[in-house]
This record gives sequence, structure tokens and C-alpha cells, in this order.
Amino acid sequence: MRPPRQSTIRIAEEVADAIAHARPVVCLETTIVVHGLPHPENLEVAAQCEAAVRAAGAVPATIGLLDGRVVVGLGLDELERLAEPERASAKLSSRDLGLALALGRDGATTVAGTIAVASRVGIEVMATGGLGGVHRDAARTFDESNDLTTLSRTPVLVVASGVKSILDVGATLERLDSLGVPVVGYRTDRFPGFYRADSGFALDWSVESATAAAAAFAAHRDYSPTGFLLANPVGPDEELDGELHDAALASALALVASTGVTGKDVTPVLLGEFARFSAGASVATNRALVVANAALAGEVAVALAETRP
Ligand code: PSU
Ligand code: MN
Repeated sequence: MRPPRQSTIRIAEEVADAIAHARPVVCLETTIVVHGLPHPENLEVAAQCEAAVRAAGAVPATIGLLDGRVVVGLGLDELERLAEPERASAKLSSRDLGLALALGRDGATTVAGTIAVASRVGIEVMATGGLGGVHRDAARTFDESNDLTTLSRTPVLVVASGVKSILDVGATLERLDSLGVPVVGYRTDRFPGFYRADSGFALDWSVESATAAAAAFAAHRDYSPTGFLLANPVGPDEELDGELHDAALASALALVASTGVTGKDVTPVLLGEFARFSAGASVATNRALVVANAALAGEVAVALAETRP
């Protein structure tokens, strides 16, 4: 593919400079900010993620669509504009990017939308909270996140705390297997469960350091065109209580079933109900895990830059 036309993209100077000199960069998504977390925590989390990436020695590049362009390296003021409710920024997966650009719509990018942009401009590492996946009633609804298929054809390492526990975790792991995407535990041989450290599923592979993760991704890329999922469990002090988690999950699933929400609104509604039911405890957990993932992604990006000849 040819590089994106300049009229469609703006790359912040610091980010462009880092990419040009093969210095470490971590991209961050905007759907979690605009559609996944309540105001004002959303903007605080975004700022904390950027700070965590910087503290690790990498440059953060928050990606979204603003004023008719893809922006790689949104400033916090721009992010605030993107998240204004009256702007009604769309939720953009990889398939939506071209349409939103051509029609002049603002938008927040999902994991799929973010890595689609990142790989086109030479960014190799991303951090998020939880990857999208196969929904629990997918056998009937076919609801499977485009995050999976896009990750299967986009060579970016994504650090996430597994997939959201609202999903069918077993089916999601099977799909990642079919799609050829490695799933690697960071200091664990259990697949993380987003709000919980352990989803109940075992992993075949784990690494003990960011350096080992970077080496594995670099070697993987020599032989495969897919992305790579580095699964980082939420810390033990930050986990959502198990009983509270299960009760919130039941309430969230019941809400979606009774309201008939479908498509891209399902995940935001589920996360919103978790926050309401747990009186904000799920937001605190989500916040802790996404910032920790940004920090780890920064370390991996630094290690990856060092593997280059
Ligand atoms: N991680 C979070 N909160 C979120 C998301 C990830 O902690 O809101 C977002 C990501 O943008 C991910 C999206 O790509 O949820 C998945 O949406 P869907 O299930 O509609 O594909
Ligand atoms: Mn979906």
C-alpha cells in the first residue's frame, strides 16, 4: 500500500521526528476516551497514559479524527474537543476511517482503527484496556469485534488486559488462534480477564520482561504478517471484587438483552452499566489497568527500538 495522502493526515512533529529516527513510539486509542470512560476521568486517564509512555522513555501518539484529518499525536486540548458530547464523535473501526474522512466526520478510533493508522505511519506498539472480541451471543448475532480481524493483518503489538469480561473469552481465544495472532501473557500463564487478573483460561506462552516480549514480536514479524497480543493482567490491588464483578456482568448483559442494543453501541452500553452497577469501582479498575498497559507498552517500544540493527 502507498502511504496515506498528506491531505488526509497530520502527524505531530514530535511523533514524526521519533518515527523518522526509529525512536520508540506508542500509539493510544481514543474510543476508550470518548465512548468507554465517563467524563472527566476519561481525560485524566488519557493524560496519565501519555505520561506513563513518556516515563518509560517512549513518545505517545494518541490517534483520532479531528477537523477532517487523521491526527497522530492529538494534544490534550484536541482530545478534550474530540470528547465534547455535542460533537458526537463517531466510533471508528478500520472500515470506517475512509468514510469518516471523506464525509468530514470527527471520530474516535477503536483498537482496529488505531492500529490501521499506526501501521501505515510506522508505529509498531499500542496500548489499550481490553481488546474487542467475540460477544457471548455471537453464534446468533455474529457480533465479533473487527479488532480481531484487523489485528490478524496488521503488524502491531497491542498491550491489553486480555479482552473485556463481557465477551465470550473462550471463543475469542479460539478466533485469535484461527487468525494466527500470538497471545502472550506478561509474567503470567493465565489469560487476563480485564477487570479480573485471571479469566479462567490458560495460555501457551508467557514472557517475563518487556525485552523478551520485544524479541518475540521481532522474531514473529520475520515469519508472519499478523499483530501480537501482549496480555498484561490488572494488578492484585486493583482487581474488581469477584462477586461484584459477576453481579455487574449479569446486570450489564441483561440490560443489553432487554434494550435490544446492537452493533458498535453494545460495548459502550455494557461498560456503562458496569460503572453504574459497581458505583464507579469498575472505572477505577479500568483506569489502573490501561495506565499500566501504557507503561508496559512504553517499555516494549524502547526494547523493540534496541533490537534494530
Ligand atoms: N478498552 C477499554 N475500554 C474501551 C475499549 C478498550 O478499557 O472502551 C474500546 C476499544 O476501542 C476497542 C473497543 O477497540 O472498545 C471494542 O469495541 P467493539 O466491541 O464494538 O469492537
Ligand atoms: Mn461489535
